[in-house]
Amino acid sequence: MAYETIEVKTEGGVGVITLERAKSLNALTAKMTSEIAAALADFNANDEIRCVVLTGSKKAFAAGADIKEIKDREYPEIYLADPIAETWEAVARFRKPIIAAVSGYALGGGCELAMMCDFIIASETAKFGQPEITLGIIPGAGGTQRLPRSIGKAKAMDMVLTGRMMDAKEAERCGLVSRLVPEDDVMEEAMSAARKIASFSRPVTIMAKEAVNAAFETTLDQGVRFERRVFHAMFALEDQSEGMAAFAEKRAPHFKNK
Ligand code: DAK
Repeated sequence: MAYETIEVKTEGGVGVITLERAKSLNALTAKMTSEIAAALADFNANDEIRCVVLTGSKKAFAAGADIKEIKDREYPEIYLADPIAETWEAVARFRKPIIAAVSGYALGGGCELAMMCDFIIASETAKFGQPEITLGIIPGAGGTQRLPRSIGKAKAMDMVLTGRMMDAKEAERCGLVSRLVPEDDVMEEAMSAARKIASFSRPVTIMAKEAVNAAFETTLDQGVRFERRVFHAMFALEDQSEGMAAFAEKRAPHFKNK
């Protein structure tokens, strides 16, 4: 499929989506988010793809929703035709692991988009922020909910209420970012993590993701019970037998994704 605002490619079991509106610092338009959703739907249907990397340019992962596109909207329009929110949810709902590789600005909807991914690998140039308050709005794609879950209430309130940016070091310190690397290494670091994930059993990586995500939606007791049920279910997989047999026989496992 041909895309106008993103570039999509595959490398082995890894799908890569690159945001391609560098002149506008990858400001997210409705077209762009619907193309991201379409690319993810394709990756979801493609059994060869086991992990996805979402990235932007050196200067910006994404500087937020395209302010020029939405500035004149009125309430009925933004409420009834809300393609941005619907298509962004495709990232949050994506079943396979997805990694954000972030350089430069990840602001507003860009920060929210990165947080919808399973983890963020950032370069030293990355800057995160929810500056919506400076525009007379609040975050609208999960920022007020995912940020406190990720970095705690104090930092989240600070970011959302002052609109200030957080540099990459602070983002790593407070847990928004899982790995911090020099700018030139960010894509390779993300690709190497993605290749590692893609080398494991596909159903198991999906179940692992589902189990970690349950921690944000359930009580501890419910979450632990959910994990245990999923753990038991793994013993119905050939890949569990293969993984454990390979360990015992001192050889590499050959997962069959079943
Ligand atoms: N939208 C549109 N254009 C943008 C943009 C944005 N968010 N960010 C940058 N650009 C454009 C600039 O207008 C400029 O375009 P030209 O003037 O050259 O045509 C070009 O990108 C380069 O930007 P600058 O000249 O400003 O570059 P600087 O290096 O000087 O500054 C900056 C970089 C990132 C600090 C600055 O561009 C900036 O402050 N950008 C805006 C950041 C921001 O406020 N982001 C939050 C946007 S609001 C929704 C859910 C969620 C949302 C919306 C709807 N629904 C549920 C419906 C989300 C809202 C947001 O994200």
